[in-house]
Amino acid sequence: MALNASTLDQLAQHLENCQLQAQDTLKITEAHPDMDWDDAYAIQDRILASKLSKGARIVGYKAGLTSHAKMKQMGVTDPVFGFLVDEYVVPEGGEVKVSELIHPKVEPEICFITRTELKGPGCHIGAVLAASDVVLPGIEVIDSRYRDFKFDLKSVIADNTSASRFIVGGRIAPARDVDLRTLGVVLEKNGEPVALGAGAAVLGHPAAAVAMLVNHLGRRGQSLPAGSLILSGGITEAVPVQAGDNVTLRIQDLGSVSVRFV
Ligand code: 0L1
Ligand code: MG
Repeated sequence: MALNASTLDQLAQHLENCQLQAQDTLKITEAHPDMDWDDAYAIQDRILASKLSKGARIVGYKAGLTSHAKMKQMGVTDPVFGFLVDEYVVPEGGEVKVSELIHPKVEPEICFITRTELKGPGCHIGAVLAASDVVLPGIEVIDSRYRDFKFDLKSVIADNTSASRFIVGGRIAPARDVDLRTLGVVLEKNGEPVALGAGAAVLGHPAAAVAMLVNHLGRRGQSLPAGSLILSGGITEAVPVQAGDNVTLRIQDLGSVSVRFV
C-alpha cells in the first residue's frame, strides 16, 4: 500500500462527507497520485466501517463498469466493485430526493439474490446460477462524488463506485429459468425510451459479473453471504435525471420497476 492509515482514514471521511452533504470534490488521485488498488479498496472499506458503526446494515454488493457501453462512456477498461447498505434502498415506485444527491444518473440492471454462500477464487457462471435464488429488475442511481463524473478507476473504487440509491422490483424469476443473455431491456424516462439493451451487454452474461465479484471478494479473504443482493452492472450507458423525472425499467419476462425524482 502506498498511503498510510491516517491518510486512508482522512480520505474515507472526506468522501463519505461529500456523499452525506451532496458536495462534489476533485478526484482523490489528484492529491495522491501514488495511491494503489489496495489503498482504493481500503478507503472503500473504511467508508463501509463508518456506516456500520452508525447502525447501517449491509444488504449486498454491486459490480460497476461491466458493459462496453459504460466502459466507453467513462473511458476505462475494467469492472469495479462496491457495497450496498440499507440507506441506499428506495422502495419500488418510491421517490428519490434530488436535493440529497449531486448529479444523479440511472442505469438498468439485472439483480441477483443468492440462496447459498459463494466463495472464490474459481467462481464461474455455473456456480453463480446454481447458488442464485432469483433474478429481478433493478434501477441503480449512481452519483459520483467527483466533479462532473471526472475520475479514474482508483478514485471511483474509493468512492464506493458511485453507489447512492437503488430500486428493485418487477417480477421475480428463478435464475435458472431465464436466459439472462437475451433478455431485452428498455429504460424509459418520462414515458420515452432513452436506452435499450440486452443482458449480454454485461460481460457477455450478467452472472459473469457476479462471478468476478465473488473472485474479487475471495482475493480479499471474503465470501459472498447467502441472501446477498447483487446489482450486476449497468446494461446501457447511464442516463442523467433531475427533479420531476419518472423512470421506468422494463425487462423482458421480468416486468417493470419505477422510481420518481423529486
Ligand atoms: O454502477 C456503475 O457502473 C458505476 C460505476 C462507477 C462509475 C460511474 O460513476 O459511472
Ligand atoms: Mg451500476
